[in-house]
Amino acid sequence: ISVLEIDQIAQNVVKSHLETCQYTAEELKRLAWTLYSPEEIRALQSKSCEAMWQQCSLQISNAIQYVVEFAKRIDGFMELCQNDQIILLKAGCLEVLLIRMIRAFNPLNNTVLFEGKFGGMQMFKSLGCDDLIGAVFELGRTLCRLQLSDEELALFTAAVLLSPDRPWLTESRKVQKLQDKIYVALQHEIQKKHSAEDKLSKMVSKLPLMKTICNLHLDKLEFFRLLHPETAMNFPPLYKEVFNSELQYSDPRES
Ligand code: 4D8
Repeated sequence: ISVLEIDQIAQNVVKSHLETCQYTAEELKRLAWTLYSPEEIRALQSKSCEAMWQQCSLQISNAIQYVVEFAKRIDGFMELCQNDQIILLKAGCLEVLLIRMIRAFNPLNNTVLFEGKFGGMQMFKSLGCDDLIGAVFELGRTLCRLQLSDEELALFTAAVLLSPDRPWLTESRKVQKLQDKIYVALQHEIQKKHSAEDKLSKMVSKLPLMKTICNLHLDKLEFFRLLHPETAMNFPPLYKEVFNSELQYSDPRES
């Protein structure tokens, strides 16, 4: 693999990321101090659990659409068989969202962008998932400490998406080759910035926490579905498709 090829991969992935990350760095900077007022937070907190789940699933499903578009623009992704494309998206898109979240996370006051304004974890209280939300905010704080650039974020999310160890992949060798190249490009990008030499291993060391969060989210969803089947039935189709536990094939790229 040549330096030229690595540069091309980096360029393609960074461009795909910037084209699909929904907010520019400038927009986020401007929004960073647009906070929910205490009254607005109280209003969110006094929503019913069902209404808040509906609202969150809508936001997640909206954000997933951008991740799907990101994946499609990564060189090599569309050359994978359709089965594997779907598996990678279903398995990886929440992890990608959690990494993308740091762009919309303010570690100075522990707030995250949610429907146009920033708020702390107490705004999600009515979900009844304090442990999940606590883990998400902890991840936000630790990832923010790494001070990742958009280039590093782009390559890191692409590497996570192209994880060859997802269950049921048919061409995991092909995925492995793509991921290897992206990690080489990421290491190269990190070196350019003369940042700490163990930055990549620090990034990779956050993956287990992300997996824990994804599993916790699935557990909460399963439980919610038992309690409120009619609300869960009305979740956005893309959210249902990505997180359904049934072994039924559906294609998140088409929603
Ligand atoms: O760019 O799309 O505007 C999180 C959701 C981010 C979940 C969204 C959320 C994001 C996960 C709402 C609820 C991450 C951005 C905004 C909405 C990802 C938690 C916070 C996107 C980046 C920040 C800013 C609740 C957007 C984890 C878990 C969900 C349940 C249904 C229980």
